[in-house]
Amino acid sequence: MTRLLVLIALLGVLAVGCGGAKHSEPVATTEVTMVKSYRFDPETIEIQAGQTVTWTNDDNFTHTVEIEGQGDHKVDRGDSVSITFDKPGTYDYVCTLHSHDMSGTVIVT
Ligand SMILES: [Cu+2]
Repeated sequence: MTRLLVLIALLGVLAVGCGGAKHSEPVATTEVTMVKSYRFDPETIEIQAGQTVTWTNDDNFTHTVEIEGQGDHKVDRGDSVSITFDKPGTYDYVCTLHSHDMSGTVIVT
């Protein structure tokens, strides 16, 4: 089961890499990286209800993950935050420090 999920995640990453669209297709993964500079990667992810998403800050700046109904979580350089999504839905989130540049979406099925 884990192997299948990894495969799906890899296929998703490849699809986004080839697309280059501004609003990326959802990627089936529970890992989001804050990459240099000021970006969530992948921007849109798709998970199943009950799964936990981990955001890891690999950028040179402190960021946050603010999700409606889930609060605002500060993530320093090198740190990460994990949030569990129990209910299906579409959850848009932002970094409140750089909300103009940094936003993403978690789709829970
Ligand atoms: Cu930020």
